[in-house]
Amino acid sequence: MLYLPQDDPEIAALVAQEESRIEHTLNLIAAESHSPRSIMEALGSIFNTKTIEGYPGKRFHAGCAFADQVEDLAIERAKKLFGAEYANVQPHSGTSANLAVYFSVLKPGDPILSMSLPHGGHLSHGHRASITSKCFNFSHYTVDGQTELIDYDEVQELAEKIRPKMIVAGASSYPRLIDYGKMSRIARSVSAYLCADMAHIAGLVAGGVIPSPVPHCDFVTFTCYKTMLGGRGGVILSRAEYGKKVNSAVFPGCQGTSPVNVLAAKAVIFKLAMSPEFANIQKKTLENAKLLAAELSALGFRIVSGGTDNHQVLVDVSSKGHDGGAAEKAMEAASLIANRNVTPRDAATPGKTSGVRLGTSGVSVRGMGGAEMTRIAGWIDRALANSGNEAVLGQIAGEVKAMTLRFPVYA
Ligand code: DSN
Repeated sequence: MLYLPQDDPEIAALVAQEESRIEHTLNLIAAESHSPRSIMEALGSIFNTKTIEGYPGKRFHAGCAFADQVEDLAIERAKKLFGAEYANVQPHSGTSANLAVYFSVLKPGDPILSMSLPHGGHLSHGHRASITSKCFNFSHYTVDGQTELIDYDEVQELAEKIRPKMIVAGASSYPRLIDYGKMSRIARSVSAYLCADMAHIAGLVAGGVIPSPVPHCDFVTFTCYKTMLGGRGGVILSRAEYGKKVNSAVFPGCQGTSPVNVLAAKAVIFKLAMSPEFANIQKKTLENAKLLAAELSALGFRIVSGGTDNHQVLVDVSSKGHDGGAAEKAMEAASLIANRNVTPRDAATPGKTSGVRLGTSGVSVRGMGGAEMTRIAGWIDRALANSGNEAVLGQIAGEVKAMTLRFPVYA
């Protein structure tokens, strides 16, 4: 940093502290990862200056020659990377992308069927606190009480009962694969559109290590900063026939100018995601999640759904007598950063949070593997067993720091 320390030493100091926090703690947040420096350079670039409205070649402000090229590159790369017919790279976030998809082909009040939030869905899938539920009439499917897997028979039954105009397949807390073929057949059987929200798993899909929703869906939304390893912001992929409607729903429907520096970062990560290095990180992310789940299970923790097929491990910490909120705090004091999460079995008891959601993207980007997953599982167990014991939690934090020094995020 050259200028920030002079202009704003307080913020500069916080940036430095955050950099140190990132380096010396373990990022187990399933909705985060670590971006290459080139992403930060694109985000901090001169394109921050540019105001754009509209789409390449059809703008409402002059001076867009280079901004147009940035957006065109992001669009073309997104389409190529995911084999999509159409891409809109302007959404500010995953929620903006979902909202725009709903508004693109539906009318306010139309019925939508999506996954219930406590069972793994997302706020923007029609949770009562989200604007999405004020605009559309959501019903929710759940996971099976025993297997904790999506109950596709229930989805079919609800679809026949509700006759939704759209079905949303996607989750923010579901450690298993979604059968998009099955979802597509259900959607077609009731003439509903199918939208997949692959925000969490986009990097795994791009790296080719789990199946893609794109061939099965009318719309696919995602964000670029989770397993995708890029900067902030959302993207919509769709069949070509819906492109015009999606464009209008994003701008001017749901938002104004889109930040060109963020579009540039999207273009960069789509390019990097075509490399073998990116695919290797995604492969490692999957392997590490399975290893972490197995290690925690061996230590006596119940893993929601019995395991994982993606980057997430949802641990039912109540299986060893812990509460999710207390577990999150104990882990943070031990430099293990994750978030408390409801489990499907909490859904029946409002306010109960028995889970901790772990993600292995961040640690995999750092080059960690099996030996480190074993240590992380052991630290989690020890931290939870010593919740409130500052001495033990501090000791674990010291051990974590020693390990992070061998696996720098930014060497
Ligand atoms: N969707 C939120 C999460 O999964 O934590 C934030 O990206």
